[in-house]
Amino acid sequence: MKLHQFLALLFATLFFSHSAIAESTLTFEGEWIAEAPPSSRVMVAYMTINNASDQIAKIVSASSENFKSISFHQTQQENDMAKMKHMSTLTIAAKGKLVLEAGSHHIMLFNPVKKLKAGDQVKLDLKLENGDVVNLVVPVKKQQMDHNSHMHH
Ligand SMILES: [Cu+2]
Repeated sequence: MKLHQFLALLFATLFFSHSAIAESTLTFEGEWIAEAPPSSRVMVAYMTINNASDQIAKIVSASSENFKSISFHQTQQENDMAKMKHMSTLTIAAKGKLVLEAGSHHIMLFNPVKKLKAGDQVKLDLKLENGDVVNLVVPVKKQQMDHNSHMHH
């Protein structure tokens, strides 16, 4: 085999194996669940979701043994009021990212099965539209009570 043929083959192998991996890969950064006041029956999860693929990615549902139900929300300003809108999916643009943060998209966790506090770890499964399930372990942390975030979660 001549060198240029070898290089072409090597390049093709790298290219195809790389794209096969990237197609189904989302990566998650900085995931955390905000510790809630003792009386609260809801908690909120935040994270950044990166989509390396050139296809749009959709997370269609979430589940956890620690919570009775989980929804996706987006906080929107309406006439100076922060309102939470229910989202049926979390959509991550091709080669893009979705930031879940206070005042924006977030994952709403309802009715914790047991009291969770800072330092606890929560298993959270995210189901994608293509059937893949991502298993996350998300730490519970104390919320930073700055005046921008406390009322919007
Ligand atoms: Cu919410």
